[in-house]
Order: sequence, then C-alpha cells, then structure tokens
Amino acid sequence: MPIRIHAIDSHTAGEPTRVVVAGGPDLGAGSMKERLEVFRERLDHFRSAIVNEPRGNDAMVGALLCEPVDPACAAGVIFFNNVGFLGMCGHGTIGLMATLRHLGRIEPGVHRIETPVGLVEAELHAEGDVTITNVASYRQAAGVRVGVPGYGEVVGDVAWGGNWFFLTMGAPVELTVANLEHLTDYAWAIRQAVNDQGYPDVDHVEVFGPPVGEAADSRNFVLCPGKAWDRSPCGTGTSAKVACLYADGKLAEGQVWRQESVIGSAFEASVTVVGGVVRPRIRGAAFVNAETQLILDDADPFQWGIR
Ligand code: PYC
Repeated sequence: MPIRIHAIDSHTAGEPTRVVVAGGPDLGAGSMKERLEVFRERLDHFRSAIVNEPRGNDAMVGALLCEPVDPACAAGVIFFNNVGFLGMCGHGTIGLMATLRHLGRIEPGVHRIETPVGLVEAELHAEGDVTITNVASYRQAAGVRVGVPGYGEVVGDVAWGGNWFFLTMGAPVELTVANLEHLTDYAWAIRQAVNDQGYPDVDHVEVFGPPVGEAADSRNFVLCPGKAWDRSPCGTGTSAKVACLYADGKLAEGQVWRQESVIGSAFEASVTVVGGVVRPRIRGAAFVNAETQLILDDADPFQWGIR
C-alpha cells in the first residue's frame, strides 16, 4: 500500500505553507528541538517527498503538526523547506492557525505553539487574520561590511528573528517581480560572502528598499535558504527587521511597522519588550486553498521527491 499523507495547503501573503495533519513521520515524544533532529537525521526523505517536486515546489514550506509536549499548548510544529529545516516560520505559523481554524480545532483567541526554537503565541482574530508573538529577536552584529564579488562592498546587519538573517538597505535594481532573477543572484552572492566572512549560520538574506504601497513603510526581497524567494514579507525576517529598528531607536515599543513584500503583500509588525527582551509581533492573513492526500508509491521513482 502506498503511504498516504493528509496535507492542507494555504498561502500567507502569497507564500505557500503545506501543513501535514496526518500520515507524517513519527518523531517520538521529545521536545520540538529533539523531534527536529530525529526528522533531520533519520527521516529527511519525508521532508523532500512533501515539499519538493513532483508534489511541491521550491517555494513551498512544510509544517509537520505535532502533539505538543505541554498539553496547554494548541500544537507543536516543525517547519521545513526544499533544502532543510527552519527554526521558526512566521508566514507558516499564520498558515498553521488558518489550517487549525479550517479544521475546526481552534476558536478566535490566543494559542500557544511549540517550535524548535521556543514558544510562540498566535492570536486568531475574529476576522480570521492572525497576530503572532514571536520568539525573542535581536541583532547580533551591526554595520557588517562584506565584499560581494561582482557588486563591491555591501553593508548590513546580522540578526535573529527565529532564523538567521543578513539585512541590507538598497539593491542594484528596484524591488519588483520583473527583477526577481537579478535580485536572486544579488542576494545569493551576498549570502555566500556573509557565510565566508564568519557568519556561517546566516541562511536568509533580506534586501530593503522604499515602499510602493501608500500605507507601507518599506518593501523587501527575501531570499530563503534553498534559493527560493519569499512571496510574503517573511515573518521571521520582519521580526529581525523590527528588532534592528528598535535597537537603533527608530521604532518605539508598540509602534506599527508595515512591511511590504516584493509582490506587494504586507505584514504589520511591532515589538513588545519585557526585561530588555524584544519579542516581535507580526500580523497577517492566510487562506486555505487545498486539502490533499499526498501519495508516496513504492513504484514511483520519485516517491521521495526530486532531490
Ligand atoms: O515567514 O518566517 C517566515 C519565512 C521563513 C521562510 C519563508 N518564510
């Protein structure tokens, strides 16, 4: 009998999430961090089968729904993409909440979610959109100068928002969909240079420019670890951004920062600060767009995805 995996697809500000609600790999009963290691070490072929072609695509982010360790939490989750695993995923958490609502498992209100990098809170609003209060976020290094072959010196910050980011202002071309190939090459070259220069954990690059939408404060282009560009403004990337703005005194606690993506979709962001710890809040909406049974047939040469 082929393996059948029940998945629910959604998009958050254009960025896809595939939540595995049944039939996924059994990772045991450890913490999400421990279960992620089991997934990575022993069951990585499931990751590829779920998000890679021919069932998925490079932009798809997978989310394995898990029983939480703490029964007071609504869920545990492990996020993954075309090349590996994510610590947290902002758009994915909003997609997870829309999925749990679609399944009738949650009502509007505040829910706690266990992730491999810590607890996040997610408030499902009556209108259906979601505000997540992310893990503690911070800037590790400001004004880092990197020599990027073909582009010269690029200056930016290294920051944590649930994943590691390099954030830089300005690009050789405008942040529009017409320039995606050029932006991808630029961000990829930056990532290699940043990794070579002593920041091997940075796997996301975020390039900022002036807003296009009237209500936005800024537009971004975000390149993800597997070279896919984020259709959304990136929840963890926007978390890193507001942590840097707060550190620079450019954003007060509770002040709203409206971050626009390269396709013009947006998240509203702000920070809460308790005892010096910055926890970004990201508000956005997700829409469920498919319920799927993924079929992994032993006879299929691409049963485990194109790797
Ligand atoms: O929304 O945090 C995010 C995210 C990470 C990678 C793609 N989206």
